[in-house]
Amino acid sequence: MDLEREFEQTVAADHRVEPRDWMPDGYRATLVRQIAQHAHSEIIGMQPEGNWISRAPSLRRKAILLAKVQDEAGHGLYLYAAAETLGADREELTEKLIAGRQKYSSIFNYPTLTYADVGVIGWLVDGAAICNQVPLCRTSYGPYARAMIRVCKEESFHQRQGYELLMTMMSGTEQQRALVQESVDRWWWPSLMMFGPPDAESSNTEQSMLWRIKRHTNDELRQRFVDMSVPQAAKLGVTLPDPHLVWNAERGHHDFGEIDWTEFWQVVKGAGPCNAQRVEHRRKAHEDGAWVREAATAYARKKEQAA
Ligand code: BYC
Repeated sequence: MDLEREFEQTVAADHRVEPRDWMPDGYRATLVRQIAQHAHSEIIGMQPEGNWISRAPSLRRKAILLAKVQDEAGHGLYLYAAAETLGADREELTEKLIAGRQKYSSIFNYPTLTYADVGVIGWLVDGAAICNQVPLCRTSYGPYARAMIRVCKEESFHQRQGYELLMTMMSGTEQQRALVQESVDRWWWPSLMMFGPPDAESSNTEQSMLWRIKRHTNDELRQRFVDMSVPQAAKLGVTLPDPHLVWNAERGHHDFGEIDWTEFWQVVKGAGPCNAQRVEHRRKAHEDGAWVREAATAYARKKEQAA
């Protein structure tokens, strides 16, 4: 009882819960679930953009894209390390991902069809990620909160590189502007889905808010993202593909159209355009890397013996 009270006091006082502190089993399990999904998203998220590294239009664009995709690998590492502080085994998490027993963000199951997608992912997908992740810098679990500080700094670079790329394309030819618009049309709705189901259908939000793992609900963050994106779209000169998107002075927010939740759940359940390809690619990369893991383990053992 004392331990439970101490945990509740820590959370209520907005102090951080640390790995060695007592915590309820449900709190630990929720964190492992969310952090693992987050880590998997970063690693799977390397694939759609990685698709364009070899076809970037200049050395500068290639260097930027390479750095961004490498950052995602780093984010995955910080997050897997945070999950390990809760007793999770990284190898096991990877196996669950490959077996389809753990989720990753729906957004990465859509294809990157044109180079404009690199800019739009930076602008919208990383923009949505920032909206969702900045509050996670204040999440109640210490190692997760600290990992998010660095992740967010890098994400804001990613968002800016996307916006800058789009600005460049929008001041180019008619064909370049059309490529950007077509890409925005494809990514807008899936970006809104990144925030998860509506609050009324979100099974985890209520408890996660009480534990201060989540600091805002899915709908609150989605609204923030819409409000943030509208002036950015206007500045870019693109149209967001939603005829119902309109400023509501009474609410002080933009109203927007109905999200296709049937599509969302299909993608989450594995039937999106690229789910099979993404998981298969990850499985193959993991298998191809087995010799590296074996060599590193053997080397570490040898060093330990020598010491
Ligand atoms: N996709 O109760 P809910 C990035 C699942 S990385 C798939 O609201 P919760 C980036 C949810 O897991 C982006 N599944 O859940 C990387 C739950 O199922 P389970 C990733 C989703 O956890 C590289 C069920 O639906 N960011 O941005 O309270 C390049 C009910 O949902 C999704 C993070 O992971 C989805 N979109 O709230 C560029 C951030 N949404 O587990 C960019 C950390 C929901 O009960 N995560 N589900 O079987 C979070 O903040 C929360 O986990 C979420 C969902 C807001 C995503």
